[in-house]
Amino acid sequence: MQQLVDQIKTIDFQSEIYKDAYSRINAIVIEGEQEAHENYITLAQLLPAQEKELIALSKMESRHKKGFEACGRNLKVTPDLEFAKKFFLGLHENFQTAAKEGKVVTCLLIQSLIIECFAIAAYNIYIPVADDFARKITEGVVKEEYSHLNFGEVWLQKNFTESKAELEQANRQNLPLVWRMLNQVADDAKVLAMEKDALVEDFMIQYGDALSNIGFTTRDIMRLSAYGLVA
Ligand code: Y39
Ligand code: FE
Ligand code: FE
Ligand code: FE
Repeated sequence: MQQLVDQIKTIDFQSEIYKDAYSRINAIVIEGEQEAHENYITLAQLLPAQEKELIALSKMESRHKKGFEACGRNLKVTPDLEFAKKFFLGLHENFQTAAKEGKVVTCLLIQSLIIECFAIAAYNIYIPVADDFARKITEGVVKEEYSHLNFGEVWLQKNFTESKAELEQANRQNLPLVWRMLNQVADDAKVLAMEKDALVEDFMIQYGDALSNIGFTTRDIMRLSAYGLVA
């Protein structure tokens, strides 16, 4: 704890090195929120019975995007959106392909489990080391991300038996991308005082809990989680 307190006191939010790293991490979050907004609109088309709820989630994602844009402006940082688009390309293409094929289970795994768990891990680790302005924004956002994760968990739990095989396949296809993404941002995250080990740990806890809530056994969860590690 004392170590964290000392570390935060020494973060210079206006240093060139901080702002340079922030230009990529902030862009990733802005682009991520934009894509999440679009993904929930697509999911609303795939799940017309839950259209209202999904459109509400998509609107929350656009508010998140606006909040994080304000965080960048507050630090006088220009987000590197080109970098961020490339960062999400793999998951983006897999989501698009699945949507075209009507594979709602794969779409839910990518957005509501993988991306939401990634967001929750990143925001939880960021909050204690954020500047005051960004901390308040991020605290409001992360609460809503839990409700997005919950949407995916509830739907997949209700449809577990029919979804199991597709979930396994989608996990195998997409979890390795998350580890590659984490490796790509590790150096920039470290400049923001976010440790890669802490991000990995928080992600695994969220994702493992989600798989358990959906109905996977501990044995299944171990097997599913192992797919990332070889990437
Ligand atoms: O559902 C959502 O709002 C998720 C889109 C937002 C993505 C956040 C991605 C966070 C990754 C940041 C990595 C920083 C180390
Ligand atoms: Fe989000
Ligand atoms: Fe969001
Ligand atoms: Fe979300």
